[in-house]
Amino acid sequence: MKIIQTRFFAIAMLMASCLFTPTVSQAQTDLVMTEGVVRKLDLENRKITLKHGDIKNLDMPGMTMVFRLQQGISLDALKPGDKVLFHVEKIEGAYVITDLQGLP
Ligand SMILES: [Cu+2]
Repeated sequence: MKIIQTRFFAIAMLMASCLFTPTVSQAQTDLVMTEGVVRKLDLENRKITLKHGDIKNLDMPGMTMVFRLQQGISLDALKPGDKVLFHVEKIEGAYVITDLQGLP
């Protein structure tokens, strides 16, 4: 009986951790990647216009908009029309891309 209770407890803990996964991934927002297509590049001001899909970590539906780029993110390999995967965060009221990778 003790073993059954222990197993039940372990399963309950597993289920609870599944239920809490959305909260955890919101805390670790770097895990949420969004698909987008490059529309425009502003190398001078380090801004990029993307047509993006749903941004789950920001609760934003798909649209075309301008993002700022965090330091260290290179735009050199990108051109309009390229597909990308990116992570964006709202930092001091601005939407800032903190991770960006090209898609084939
Ligand atoms: Cu948007």
